[in-house]
Amino acid sequence: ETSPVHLAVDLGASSGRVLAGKVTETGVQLEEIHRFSNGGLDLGKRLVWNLLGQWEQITEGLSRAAGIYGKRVRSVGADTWGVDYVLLDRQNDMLGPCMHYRDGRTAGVMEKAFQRLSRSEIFRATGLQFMEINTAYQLLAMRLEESPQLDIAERFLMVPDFLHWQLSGEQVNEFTNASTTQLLDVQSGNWSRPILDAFEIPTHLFSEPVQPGHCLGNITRALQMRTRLDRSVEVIVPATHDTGSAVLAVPADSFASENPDWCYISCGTWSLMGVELARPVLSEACQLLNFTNEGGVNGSVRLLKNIAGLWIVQQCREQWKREGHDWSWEHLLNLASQSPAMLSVVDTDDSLFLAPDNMPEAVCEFCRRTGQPVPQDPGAIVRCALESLALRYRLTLSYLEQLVGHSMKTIHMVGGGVQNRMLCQFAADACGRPVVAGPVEATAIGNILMQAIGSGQLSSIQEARRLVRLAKDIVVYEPQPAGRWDEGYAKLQQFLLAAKP
Ligand code: ADP
Ligand code: LRH
Repeated sequence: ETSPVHLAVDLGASSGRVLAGKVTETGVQLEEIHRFSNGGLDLGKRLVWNLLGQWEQITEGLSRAAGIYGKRVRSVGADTWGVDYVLLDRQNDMLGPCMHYRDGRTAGVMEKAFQRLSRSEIFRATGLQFMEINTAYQLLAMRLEESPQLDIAERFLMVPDFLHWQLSGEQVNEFTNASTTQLLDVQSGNWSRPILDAFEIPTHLFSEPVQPGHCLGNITRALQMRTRLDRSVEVIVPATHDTGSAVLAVPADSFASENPDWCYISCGTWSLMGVELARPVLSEACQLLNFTNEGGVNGSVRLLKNIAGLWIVQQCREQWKREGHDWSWEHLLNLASQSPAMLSVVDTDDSLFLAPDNMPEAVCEFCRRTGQPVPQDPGAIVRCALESLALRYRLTLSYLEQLVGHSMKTIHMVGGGVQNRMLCQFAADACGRPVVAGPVEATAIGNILMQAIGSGQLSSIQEARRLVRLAKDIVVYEPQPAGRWDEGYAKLQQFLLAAKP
């Protein structure tokens, strides 16, 4: 076999992986080479990522790939979650650890930002949704803390930019991930001078973003020595924002159309629900509903909303593990399926769930606070979290349809969360639309397809999507009328009304 092999480094908030992909007429053949866990590391004062440990795992994955595929490996590219970054000093040394977006230092910083530039000025400039985790507020928090790091920093690299630097020796800022910072100008695609100035962030840290498909040259000699990959392996920048890569690998038959009749949920730690458009939506309604216009491949726009997602059940599982119960997803979902339906509803996006010490207790606390029955066991807690998530999908769908002015026929669900069949069915039932679920590894597939486009093996996104549609792990869930979704939805709306200032 001679088809070229592309390696995708896909670092998620809950796990990282290195996958090998071959792009042929019969689709993308994917092989998982190495998977390792990821998550926040609590240092007491700070919540950080163990970025260097993750890099070590990545090089282990690349070494294994070299052992399996040898000279057939043509290229490598990395994608990760958005918003997080490292700063380098003038000697290219990292300044401090890579901070986790859930670290508490950004609490209340958004309000301070609005004293410098109004909410609508920031929205008009960037088209981004307002979230405390955004890079803009992380950097402003550093400024407000009078961080000496910010004073001596010479370079800002987002997490995938850091990985590409380690892979190739080149320092660039990639566009799709840069678009999650809330520091990019939505019209020009370049860094917004007025925002950087207002937040006192030095402009010399940034370089004009490069587009997905950009080639950074060959891997470094150090990496060649470490992994035994051939020196000819090229580093090709994909859509380095994982959601950007995932949306590229949605098995849809259109790309960035004027009137899309499908939406997506990229379902992992977060659920990112939205549509792919040719142009950003900068209306007042968009700002009010707090949707975001993130940059996608080939000039497309991801109009979407962040939903807290499977984070809640992930963190419940972690807590139960700490208490001595190492339950598999299969076991937990089996317990949930035996629990009563729609016992209680929580607002998954309540700030209570952002980074609590004890997630099952936070779920119970929300139920108590809202006068609902408190789930009594893990099965009931997981069921409550999943049903509530599906209700958030329904709410987000209604906002989305309001914003684009017509209804969606299909919901495409991609990402690790698609393995949760109960959630896929809940999503179809709660939203009353068919859910086309898969591929599970959409992010890695999107990463690999962009490398294939960048290296000239494929000519367009449409061609890439045609290959994704051949994927074998795509399942359709038809909506079923059963269930108490209307009742649950009414509750969620009540919570939102009550929470309004
Ligand atoms: P991220 O990239 O944010 O780390 P993933 O896309 O890898 O997230 O998705 C991870 C989530 O997928 C887990 O939190 C879990 O909820 C779900 N998941 C993973 N494996 C399974 C499984 N075997 N059954 C059901 N759900 C699963
Ligand atoms: C999903 C994701 C999302 C961002 C969040 C920080 O992994 O990239 O799109 O908002 O992480």
